[in-house]
Amino acid sequence: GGGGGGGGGVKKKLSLKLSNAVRPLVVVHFIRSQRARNFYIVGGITSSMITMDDIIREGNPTLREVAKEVPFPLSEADIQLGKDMMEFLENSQDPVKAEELNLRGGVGLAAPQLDISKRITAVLVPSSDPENPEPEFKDVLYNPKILSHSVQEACLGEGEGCLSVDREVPGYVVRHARITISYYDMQGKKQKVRLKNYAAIVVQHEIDHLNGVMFYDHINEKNPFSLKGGILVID
Ligand code: N9Y
Ligand code: NI
Repeated sequence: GGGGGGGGGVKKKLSLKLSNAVRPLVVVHFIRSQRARNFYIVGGITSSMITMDDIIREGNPTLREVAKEVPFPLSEADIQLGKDMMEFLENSQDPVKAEELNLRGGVGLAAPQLDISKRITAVLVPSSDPENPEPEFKDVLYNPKILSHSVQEACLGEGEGCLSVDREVPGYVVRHARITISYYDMQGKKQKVRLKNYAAIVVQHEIDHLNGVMFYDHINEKNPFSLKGGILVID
């Protein structure tokens, strides 16, 4: 890492002088404007604090790839990545740290959003009960799978956003109201969990990232807030 000075935001400009004769009809401009993550090595394990600069944005083709399953036993690098992803979510939900680090609060993060095309996602859904500090769901999911789902569908009344999308895309994102998932945790232990409502929606948003799907792919373009009957609207 190059010392990390100055932070991100250095965008390269491409300027080409072309005569009319050779001016291209289509200019494909995909410029990687991200700075590299500043990795540090502790006891032989490479780690790094994730910030918004590490999150790639729509237009980056990695977000459209089907991510690769992670092999077992988990590598130290994949375990550390999961920890770093969860640390990002914790920091992003801590008002003081989020302000210091300029983080957008998030409840989920998928490895492809870090330009890493692996089936890893961290989820941190805070408790909806102010009396209970235990998160509703908190884990790093390796190779998560939806084993079954309800016929009942649900969507967030406010629509969805994404840390990889710097604009508002209004509309309902209809998903399964309840899902049963399996995944491997950081210890390599297979887990089977049933989730409903908000937590189920978050996990479906994350699994979509592992399949190259963005939330707005689900929005009805002509009628973003039209719903067929019987769909649960959350909040
Ligand atoms: C992060 C997304 C994931 C959620 C979007 C809808 C369901 C999953 C995320 C953009 C800005 C807001 C933020 C959010 C939040 C909510 C409740 C409590 C605390 C992962 N992402 N957000 N989207 N924050 N924070 O793109 O968390 O909902 O893939
Ligand atoms: Ni997202």
